[in-house]
Amino acid sequence: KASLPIAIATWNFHEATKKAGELLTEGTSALDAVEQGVMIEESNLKNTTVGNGGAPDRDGNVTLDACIMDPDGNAGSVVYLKNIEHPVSVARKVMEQTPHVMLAGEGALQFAIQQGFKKQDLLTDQSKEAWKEWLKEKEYKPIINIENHDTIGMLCMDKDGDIAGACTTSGLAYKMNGRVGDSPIIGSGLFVDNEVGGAAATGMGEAIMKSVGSFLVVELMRNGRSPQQACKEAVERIVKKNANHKDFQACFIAINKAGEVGGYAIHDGFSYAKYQDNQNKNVKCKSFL
Ligand code: SD4
Repeated sequence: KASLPIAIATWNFHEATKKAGELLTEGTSALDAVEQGVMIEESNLKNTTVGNGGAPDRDGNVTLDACIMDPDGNAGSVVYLKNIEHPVSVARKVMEQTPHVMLAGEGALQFAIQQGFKKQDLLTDQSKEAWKEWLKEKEYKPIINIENHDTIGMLCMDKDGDIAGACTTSGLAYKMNGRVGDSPIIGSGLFVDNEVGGAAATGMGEAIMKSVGSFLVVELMRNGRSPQQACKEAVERIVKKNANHKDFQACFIAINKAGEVGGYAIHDGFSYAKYQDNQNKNVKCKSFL
């Protein structure tokens, strides 16, 4: 039997898994730990794909997408949220304080402010400069791997074996204004079924959404696949359905009820951070290409 607790996150976000892992070790619930864990990356200004310091859309707006799921199957999500550093916490409030699952744009911002969140400018000088540089050519071409500063999807299993997950991002850099990716879509960027396991995704949101990727990974585990095999099959599905799969990255991580974990990607270079037995590890993933 796997030693509990466990925290895993996309890419090498070891500060986030350390935070979550230490909280879980102290007996914190999976839900609290996963929220606190991903908040580290939302505040990390060096991470230009999540929260504060995230790259803007092509018109210069930083718009954030995030979601969270608890072990009881409850879910909360915010999309196209501006000016709030911790969209995951707003997503949690949507889950706990409203009759809804998802709030978008102005309404999400209004709700966040009602809940006591403070408005702030999330566009850093560095992101502004990079955006201005991008405007010169305006070439919209996703980067395959932005190692260590990309979307964070995290799954936590607490001491009782209960699973919660979260996913948070500023989305693809220089996306169209109004674009929403997979990350805040329940079943695409994240899915948790506490009877089976959980999965999270990163990479080209459009491809992940079209296959409802994280839900697919969990359903494959329900049908007996290991987390590793389930992630691999979900990636293979995306490959099969997208002739241009060489041009983009798509990655999954997963955990099952036995505490087994896995990850897989289209392209080489993907890894996940794993905290278990008071140790943080970076696990390199196999890939289709
Ligand atoms: C999105 N999946 O908005 C996110 C972005 C991402 O690696 O994960 N980038 O499509």
